[in-house]
Amino acid sequence: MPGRSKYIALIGPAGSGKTTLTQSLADWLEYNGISVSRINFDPAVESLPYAPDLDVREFVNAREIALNRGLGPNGALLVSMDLLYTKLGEVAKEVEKIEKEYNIIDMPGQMELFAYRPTGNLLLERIAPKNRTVVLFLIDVIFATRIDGFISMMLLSYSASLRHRFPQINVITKIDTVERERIEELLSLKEDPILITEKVSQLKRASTRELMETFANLLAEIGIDFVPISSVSEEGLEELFGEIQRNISEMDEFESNV
Ligand SMILES: Nc1nc2c(ncn2[C@@H]2O[C@H](COP(=O)(O)OP(=O)(O)O)[C@@H](O)[C@H]2O)c(=O)[nH]1
Ligand SMILES: [Mg+2]
Repeated sequence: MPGRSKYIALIGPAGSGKTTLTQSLADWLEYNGISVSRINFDPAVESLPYAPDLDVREFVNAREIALNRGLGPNGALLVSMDLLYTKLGEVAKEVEKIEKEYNIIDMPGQMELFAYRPTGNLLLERIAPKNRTVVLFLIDVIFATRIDGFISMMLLSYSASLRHRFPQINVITKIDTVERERIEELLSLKEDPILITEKVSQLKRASTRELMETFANLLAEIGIDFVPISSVSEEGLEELFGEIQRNISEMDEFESNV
């Protein structure tokens, strides 16, 4: 499908399951007869569970940068991404050579790349076409099952979404690690977002309650949406792919209507 490939970019805090979902979603797509590439965009990753079709470590080496410049892992990653930006012409050419229906881009976990610094989004916008790209924001279920964690992750997701021009889907990961009941509780927030304000009003921590109530009201107003998944049991992957397709076809319709 030359020139019409679609892109799925995975962002989210370190350890939220981006690399694992790159593999599980790619395997699931292939199993369902859809061609897909796996693109590693994390210059600091030590090992990958998948064989990448493109690996940015071939363009920048975060470990070497750390050694040569006396930087820690976080500083080396940020410098690597800046350096990668200077080589983007080459990287983009390599990406264009991949002729798959979907390209999954496994991003680094440093949220400053996406929420405050321009680099992560600039890189993404140079690689991925505007009308055929969806961003997935991953949230580890362990943070989502506590109401304070849930609210702060939703705010972080919105912060990141303000910095790029793609549609963004929230994905709650690793649902195999918690009881089903917790997931049902989370799903009830999706159905009925006003429930979030009730949950916050039960919080005991008076010092932050007022602020939390304000954020809870805001989320109830704008709506709460996410897809719960597990890369281990593959639960939710079909629904997630449905959401990805829906977002991309909406953009296509928009494109053909303007
Ligand atoms: N049980 C379980 N563990 C997971 C799942 N997804 C990721 N993990 C584990 O979570 C850890 C971090 O995952 P990784 O994909 O490297 O996160 P990344 O830093 O966002 O790329 C690893 O130990 C994974 O094996 C999942 O769906 N279920
Ligand atoms: Mg990773």
